[in-house]
Amino acid sequence: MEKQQKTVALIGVPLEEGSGRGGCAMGPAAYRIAGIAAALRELGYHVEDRGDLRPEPAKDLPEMDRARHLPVVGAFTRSIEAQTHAAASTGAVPILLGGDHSLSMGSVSGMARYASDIGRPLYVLWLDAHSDFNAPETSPSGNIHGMPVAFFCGKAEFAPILPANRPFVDPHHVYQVGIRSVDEEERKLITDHAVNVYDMRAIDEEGMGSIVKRILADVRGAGALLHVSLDVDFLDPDVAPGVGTTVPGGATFREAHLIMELLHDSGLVSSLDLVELNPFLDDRGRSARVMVELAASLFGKRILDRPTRGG
Ligand code: Z70
Ligand code: MN
Ligand code: MN
Ligand code: MN
Repeated sequence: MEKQQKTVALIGVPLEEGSGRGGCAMGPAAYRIAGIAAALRELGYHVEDRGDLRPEPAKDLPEMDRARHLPVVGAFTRSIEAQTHAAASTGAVPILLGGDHSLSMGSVSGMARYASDIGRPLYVLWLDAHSDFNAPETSPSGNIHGMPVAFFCGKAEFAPILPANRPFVDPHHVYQVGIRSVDEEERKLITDHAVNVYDMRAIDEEGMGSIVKRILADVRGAGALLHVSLDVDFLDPDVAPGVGTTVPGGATFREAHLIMELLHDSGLVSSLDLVELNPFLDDRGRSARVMVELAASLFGKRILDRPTRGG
């Protein structure tokens, strides 16, 4: 009998209005040029490229100083939520090609609705230098890409973007790894809401492998789906310079690959965001290529086959 081929749905999100600068809208094109579809096909997946989302700005959402470009970001949120939910519902793994990190308001909300349809919880692995837990009232910048985690946890509502009865993610089911830049009020919010935060000190002291294995054991124990959100600035700027907010002291090439390999072996990942790539700031496509390599590792690319070890 032929092995059933798993489908991956590529969803392009040319969104940069959440980031406060230009460039991220070129991200989907850069991932395609770096060969993301071919890399996944080589691993045996059926890859459907669904093109780029291009919603009109929402006329019912207000312009707000504390949540800049809300009509654009909100329109994308609605469209991404619907497309992500639809892709997951047909059994595909949605990969969002960003686009700035505000796109996760839609992708995670869409996956949360799908998880709720099938009666399972959704856990989120947030790989980022930033916690992205601001609300309009706490944000120092007004840039919505600093707010998606608070949004999908139901802790930041700007205006009615999605239906009021949408399922939220429990903040305690959010695992943040790589964190090294948190705003003053944001720090209090992530503590009060019991987000699981592994900052760079935790990674240095405990090691990436042991942290990620512990997280995956929690997800497996809960019978949950796992959404992975990978911000380019999770990586050290020496590894991936193509991002608006470089923060020194990030994850190494090897730490990032190790996470992806452990995620693949777990079989738990239901969906993926690749966000914040800014091709205008990149160095001859280096960051785009690293992100594609990491996605390939998450989908099963490996150096050598290895015997399954315990743990
Ligand atoms: C800051 C803010 C941020 C990404 C920068 C920065 C947020 N905490 N997020 N780059 N991906 O403006 O809210
Ligand atoms: Mn981010
Ligand atoms: Mn970031
Ligand atoms: Mn819990």
